[in-house]
Amino acid sequence: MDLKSKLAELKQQAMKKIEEVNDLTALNELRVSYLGKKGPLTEVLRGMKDLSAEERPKVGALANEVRDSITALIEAQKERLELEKINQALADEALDVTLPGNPVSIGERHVLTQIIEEIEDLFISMGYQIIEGPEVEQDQYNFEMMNLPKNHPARDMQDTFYITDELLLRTHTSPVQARTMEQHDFSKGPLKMLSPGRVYRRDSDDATHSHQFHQVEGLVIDKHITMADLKGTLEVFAKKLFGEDREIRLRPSYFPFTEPSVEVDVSCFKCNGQGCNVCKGTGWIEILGSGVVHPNVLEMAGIDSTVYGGFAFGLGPDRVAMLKYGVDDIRHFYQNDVRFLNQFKVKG
Ligand code: 2U9
Repeated sequence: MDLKSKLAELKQQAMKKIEEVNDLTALNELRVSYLGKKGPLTEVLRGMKDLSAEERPKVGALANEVRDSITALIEAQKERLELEKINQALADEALDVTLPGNPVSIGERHVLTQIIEEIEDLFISMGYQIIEGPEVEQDQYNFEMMNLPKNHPARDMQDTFYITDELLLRTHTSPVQARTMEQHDFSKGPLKMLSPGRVYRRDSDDATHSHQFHQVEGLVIDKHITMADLKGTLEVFAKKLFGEDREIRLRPSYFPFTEPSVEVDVSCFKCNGQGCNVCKGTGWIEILGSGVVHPNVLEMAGIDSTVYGGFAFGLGPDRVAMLKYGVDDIRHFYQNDVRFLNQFKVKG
């Protein structure tokens, strides 16, 4: 067979096979087999050396045409197969964006935060400011200014984490009030503040003790403040936190920073004062300490105790949460086991 016929047959055969190919690997194999160095086209070109000078350019032109046609068809097929591949992948990986998603579990504020914020909201509604302060405190603010001079026996009541002789982890939030009293400009009005926060005691942790817990303390200072203001305020507080039917009773007590001092009981929210396991049969639950601010405390903060007076109170949100929800171990609040925390979800 002459080279021209060979080329014509080669073209026809190659075009047919390339036309029929249906995947990219096979197409590449065809490209190598027809156009590669060991392919029939190369062989034809090699045979051209035996042709006459007249025939050689004609066969050469035909060989080029055959190679160009094959190459063009391969390119066209390649484009088609690649497009098909992309379309197939898009179809296989199609996402139905209208399907409902997997529900994401949303957290909730910690139960102590919930209680503290509930208390804050109530006192904000009565015109109090929420003021926070440092947890690492000076002896001066934590003890001295709270009428607890060095060697005062009441300092033994609170075992303290000392950092240096003068620096400590605050044992109550009262130093925040001492700092605020010192700064307050009484020509602009009374001081009404609430200081929530973490406090620290050198205690061994057990079901009812934690070396770190929380306090919320309140302080009001103005002219003509009496015990009646204190009682009325705490009654509103008890009703808000434990229910409208609650009553309070005051029992005399002692705190170095208040005089007189009282402990405040709330009628039991579980048995309505009849006696049960929550109130240990007494009908009353001790919930707060409070009193009239000691004149020494006012004077040390630069306030004239003959003109101004005030009341203060303190409570432990940890204890409130334990009573309210029947939690029997204070350590649950600090272990952050989600199975425990999830019980206090307000929604969902
Ligand atoms: C200033 C003056 C007086 C705050 C007070 C208590 C009584 C009290 C305890 C209750 C349980 C702390 O959380 S607890 O452990 N608190 O009994 N706290 S009077 O008196 C102040 C505070 C600041 C300037």
